[in-house]
Amino acid sequence: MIDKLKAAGEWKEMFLPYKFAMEQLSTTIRHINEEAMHVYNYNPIEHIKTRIKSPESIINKLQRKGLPISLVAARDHLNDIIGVRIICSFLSDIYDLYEILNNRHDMKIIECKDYIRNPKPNGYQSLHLIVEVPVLLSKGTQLVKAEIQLRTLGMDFWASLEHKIFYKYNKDIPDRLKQELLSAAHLTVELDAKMKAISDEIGHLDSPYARIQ
Ligand code: 0O2
Repeated sequence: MIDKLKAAGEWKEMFLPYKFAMEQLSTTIRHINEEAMHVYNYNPIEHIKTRIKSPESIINKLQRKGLPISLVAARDHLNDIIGVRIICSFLSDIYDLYEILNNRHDMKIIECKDYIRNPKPNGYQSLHLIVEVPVLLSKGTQLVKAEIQLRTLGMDFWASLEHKIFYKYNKDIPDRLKQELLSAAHLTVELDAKMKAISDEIGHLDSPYARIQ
């Protein structure tokens, strides 16, 4: 199936708008950070990671969801063909960035899942946004969906280890490790709060956005 589609050049045609949308998003996010640094001498973002789902994992996800294996189904039903992960130092940065992204005219937030205020039962925390990005092509404007995940450094540390453990145990993590991971997630919450309290004490590291809103 993949080979047939690849040969027909269809993947290439489908992926180009996704590639452009990902480049637009990463430029926008980089600019938000650079502007904050320039104007307020403050960095709300530690780093960003981007990825486009491979054809193989698109097909796996369509199969998992019981959807037809087609480009149309992928475009209509998968919101995370593009993934952008924004890693911040503090929780307040995450919600400030949410406000900034929500006020932009070059993207629209169409869904928000707050796994920080409502963590998953395994302890997973992140703010997930599905956004729509207009991509200007010669044929017209195409709206491309992307998933943006916002996390603190601590939440990212937790999620990347949990992800490795999840696959090491073939998605069936032993109960003892599940408990350990849950307790590590609680420690992450404590660490985030403690680091924020320390930075508040220093004062000059305060998010400038709080002052301008
Ligand atoms: P990858 O390889 O990171 O892309 P969906 O399946 O996306 O239609 P769902 O399940 O409601 O709908 O998505 P959700 O909850 O927004 O989570 C999607 C992504 O969040 C995952 O993508 C992971 O990146 C991350 N995530 C969610 N839950 C967990 C978790 O418990 N642990 C870790 N480490 N990451 C999580 P993918 O497609 O699973 O994988």
